[in-house]
Amino acid sequence: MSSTLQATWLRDDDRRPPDNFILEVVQRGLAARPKRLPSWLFYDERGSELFVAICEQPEYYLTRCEIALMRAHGAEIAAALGPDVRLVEYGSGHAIKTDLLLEHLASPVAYVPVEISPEPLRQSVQRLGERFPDVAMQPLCADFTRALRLPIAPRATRRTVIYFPGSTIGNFEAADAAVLLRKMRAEMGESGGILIGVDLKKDTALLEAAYNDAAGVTAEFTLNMLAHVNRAIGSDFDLRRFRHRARYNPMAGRIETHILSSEDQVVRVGRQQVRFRENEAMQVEYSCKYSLEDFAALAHRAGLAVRETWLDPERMFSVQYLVRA
Ligand code: AVI
Repeated sequence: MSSTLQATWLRDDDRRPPDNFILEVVQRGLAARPKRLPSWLFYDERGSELFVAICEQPEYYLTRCEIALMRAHGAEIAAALGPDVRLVEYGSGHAIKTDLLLEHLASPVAYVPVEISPEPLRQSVQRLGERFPDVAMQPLCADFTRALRLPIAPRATRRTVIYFPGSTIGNFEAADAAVLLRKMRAEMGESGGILIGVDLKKDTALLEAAYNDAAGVTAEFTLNMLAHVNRAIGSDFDLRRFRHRARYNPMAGRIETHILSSEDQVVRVGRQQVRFRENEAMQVEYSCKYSLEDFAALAHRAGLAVRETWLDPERMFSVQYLVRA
């Protein structure tokens, strides 16, 4: 059987948030005290490229450790998922870890990458379709935080497994993470499962280094949010007058990323003039870190139970298999 490619995505502009929506979100965020902007604003085309570059930085252990884990335990993980699985990957991007799972799965029914950016989606489906010609490729260009209409599977499926690697769950605050896990629970159905990458609590210096790489890629990624906003809504943030800061908050168990104003300044946003004071911090991302117990409690809130956990050899990162409690 050759790879079936169901073109279920619409044009880029139909899926990305329209600029007037971005204007509303930015104005609301700048009116909040303290100011805050949502982290999805990082991901324009340049932001997605910079995120790929972050994953290659030596300090950003998350990708390296998750890949090492998948290399060490891929066969065991695939065995836990079982045969005839339909694999649905949330926020698949370039799907760099997916090979390490697909190569071990027994007769997978289909691979459904869910990704909002059409270009990485197209490229990953092309690459994986060539590498796994017997697996039906059913890409879905969509925002995985919204209700999904999954394509009809090409044959009988034993279980739907939602794959959510990269510790992206850490970018959601606990209440929102529980809501997202509940949504996944509904989408996977009675016999389904969730295979999820979860970054673990560790030494503050290691955590802070990962979000303050020496080459300055993360700082550029953070400030690119302002360039994205300028392009989308015609605001006039001057990137040279802001800087990146990422610190670990041990009480909350998360890296908190802020954009700091280097001086007293006024920025035009739509018809509004927004004042920033010197050193004023605008919150742009949380990256939550979990102990195994913390994450089991979060899963429990969403009606899920941890069936199995795998760790990388350095025990920095976990991949967990969740099923209905
Ligand atoms: C996508 N997400 C899991 C990354 C993280 O580690 O929170 C995003 C990121 N932000 C800065 N560096 C990486």
